[in-house]
Amino acid sequence: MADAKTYDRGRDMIEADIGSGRTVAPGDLVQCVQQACERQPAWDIHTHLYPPCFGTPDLNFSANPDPQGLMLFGIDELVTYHYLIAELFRFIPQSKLTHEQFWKLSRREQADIIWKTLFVERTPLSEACRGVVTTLEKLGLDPNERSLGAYRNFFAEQDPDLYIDQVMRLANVSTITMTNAIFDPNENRRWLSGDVRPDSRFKSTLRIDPLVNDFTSAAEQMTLWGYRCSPLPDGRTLDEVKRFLNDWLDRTQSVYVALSLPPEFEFPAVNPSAEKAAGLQILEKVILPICLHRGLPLALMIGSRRRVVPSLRDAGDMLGRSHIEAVVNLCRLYPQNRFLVTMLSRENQHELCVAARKFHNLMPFGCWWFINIPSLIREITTMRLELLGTSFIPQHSDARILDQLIYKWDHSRRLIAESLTEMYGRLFPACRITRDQIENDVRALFSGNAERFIQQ
Ligand code: RAT
Ligand code: ZN
Repeated sequence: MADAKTYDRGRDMIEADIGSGRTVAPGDLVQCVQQACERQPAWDIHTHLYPPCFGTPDLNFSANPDPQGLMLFGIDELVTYHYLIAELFRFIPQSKLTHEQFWKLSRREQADIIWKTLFVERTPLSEACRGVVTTLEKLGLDPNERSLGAYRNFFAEQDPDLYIDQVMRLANVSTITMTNAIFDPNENRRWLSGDVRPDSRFKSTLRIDPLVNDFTSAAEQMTLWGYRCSPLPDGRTLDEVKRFLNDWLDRTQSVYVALSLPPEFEFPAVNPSAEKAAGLQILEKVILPICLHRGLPLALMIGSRRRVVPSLRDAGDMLGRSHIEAVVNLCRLYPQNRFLVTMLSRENQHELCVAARKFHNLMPFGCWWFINIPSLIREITTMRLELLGTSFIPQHSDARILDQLIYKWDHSRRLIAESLTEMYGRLFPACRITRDQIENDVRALFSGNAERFIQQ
């Protein structure tokens, strides 16, 4: 193998070479892959972000504050991310501050306590803490402030619409995919009010968890909305759920349909309860046929166990090891449907990769939520490359707060680049690798695979 120094020709020359068919020298590999990953715009296929027409809570910029607005950004939102609320209570005993007392505080007061506890009195080591640090730094702010005042002033000056452009530029994200939870009354009302306008930066997806996880409540709700459903899906109910789904797919122009499922999710289910059987019937008789008819993938996000500690709200969710057989059976029995699948527990990652080797209609995506941490992103991405080449979607941000795009993509890009570099390095010196090849691989991972799989 050649001495790395022989090939060290400096950053400028490497930049000039990107996009050419020139062979990459071993000594240039790290920089070359890193740059390709930095430059490649990403299609972020799963976020909880919204454009301003969904309402922006007051940050002093708005003449019409909308406290329930869904477009979140700014320091108070960043610091009160539910990942950080969970971390706050690692350090603050319930005897000092109960969960109930915490929720009674204003958003600002909550943010002040979290900042003091996790960022000032302690080192912000966790991934969620480090994310805030990276975000502030990339926005040109000093992350070492002892209080939040200076940050609040900065965010209060941002125009929400222009700020989206700035964040997307900094994160190098070309498209943001929303999670349009239409059973959420707040979101539902906004769609029906007519205030939602198309925004070319955002794509919609239809998130319909209650249809499969809690059909009794879903049926009740849909009936209130004018779709006559009974809790046990008879013929009329199936037709009404179809009408409901088609109406919402038309209204939202969703690019896929999404379900978050608990670890217990089985398909087919052995001796299911009536409630479970109803959910599976909706899946088989309504959701899958509509997805097929409309050419839409179904995204399955499997393994979340909700509200293990209810008083912590979103911060009280857990995970559990799930059944890969459910994914295998769906892909096998519905070969014409396409499935985007992410699983929450580390233990499921290897079998998901192996399943994807068998089924062309299965696309593993992202390192979701609790596995979106550097040690596991590196491990999972390397394993996926080893088992699947570049035929997967390595990451989504899951950002809930716009500014989080900056850190989630910065951190992930570096880790994906590291995994890729290791893989190319293993091919040296036997194999000749060109810069075009690297660019093509990186394009597939950050956007091409999503475009091909979702939009085919
Ligand atoms: O990652 C999160 O913020 C979770 O609370 C969930 O939103 C999860 O990603 C989901 O989509 O259900
Ligand atoms: Zn999510």
